[in-house]
Amino acid sequence: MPTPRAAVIHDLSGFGRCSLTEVMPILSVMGVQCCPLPTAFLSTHTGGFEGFTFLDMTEELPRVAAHWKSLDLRFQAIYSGFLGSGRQIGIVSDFIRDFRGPDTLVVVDPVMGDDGRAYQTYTPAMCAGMAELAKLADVITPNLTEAAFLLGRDYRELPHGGSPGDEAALRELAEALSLGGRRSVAITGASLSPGRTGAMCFDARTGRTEAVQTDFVAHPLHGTGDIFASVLTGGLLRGASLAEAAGLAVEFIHDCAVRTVAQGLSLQEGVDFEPLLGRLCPR
Ligand code: PXL
Repeated sequence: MPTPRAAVIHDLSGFGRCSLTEVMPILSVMGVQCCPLPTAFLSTHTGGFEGFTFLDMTEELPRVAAHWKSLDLRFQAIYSGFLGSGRQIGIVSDFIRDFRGPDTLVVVDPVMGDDGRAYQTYTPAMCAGMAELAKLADVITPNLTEAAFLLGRDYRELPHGGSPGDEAALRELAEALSLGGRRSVAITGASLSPGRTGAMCFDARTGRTEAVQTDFVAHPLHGTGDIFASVLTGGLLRGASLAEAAGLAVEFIHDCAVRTVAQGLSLQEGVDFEPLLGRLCPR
């Protein structure tokens, strides 16, 4: 099989593993060539750090896209995440329209927030725009906060695990996010029972809704959403089903989380995933 090529549209944060510092090693080890379009360059991610630098790359993105177009580059996947400005929503939408081929997998991780709140650099207008961008996706990977934002629901009323009705409520949520079955959905941080967590997946190819679960590591960790969406994208490019790829992602995150906690790393450092990357190599 020729090496699949992915355009990866995320920020580059120097310290605190997230976005491109997770996306690129993960996809590379899974046998995918990454072409990065950095949306911003930050000294650290924005979760729990004060005084981070933020270089907005909005002006550069259309210039890079135009050069890539002149080279007639084709992508088997276009995968976007954290965006640096409201204007980037239109720019990334144009990129998807210009570069999408009949077999291109478009994954939009609608990165906006966590724990019911938007990230520091995300305005309400950006969150509204993210919902528009996500309409172009074949697959979206929201956490519960982002699912609430996408659907205009109250985060506090979503299923947070621990109640008997949570599985049915998560199924309904995944299906509600599928735009009438047109796009696949993997909701992250979806817990069907106490002590377990994972993803609730609606697969637009089969019309099936299926949960994948693993043991919950009760420790706050940063950057798990980017690991999830990256492993999922790599798995789908390998031909796995949505639930298979999501299962691989949640097991990988679980094992990395166990390592991270054992080392007593701070929340900001992110998940200590590098030593386990070999597990994602194609067999
Ligand atoms: O993991 C999501 C993410 C990506 N990029 C930056 C972030 C965050 C979450 O806080 O701050 C810069």
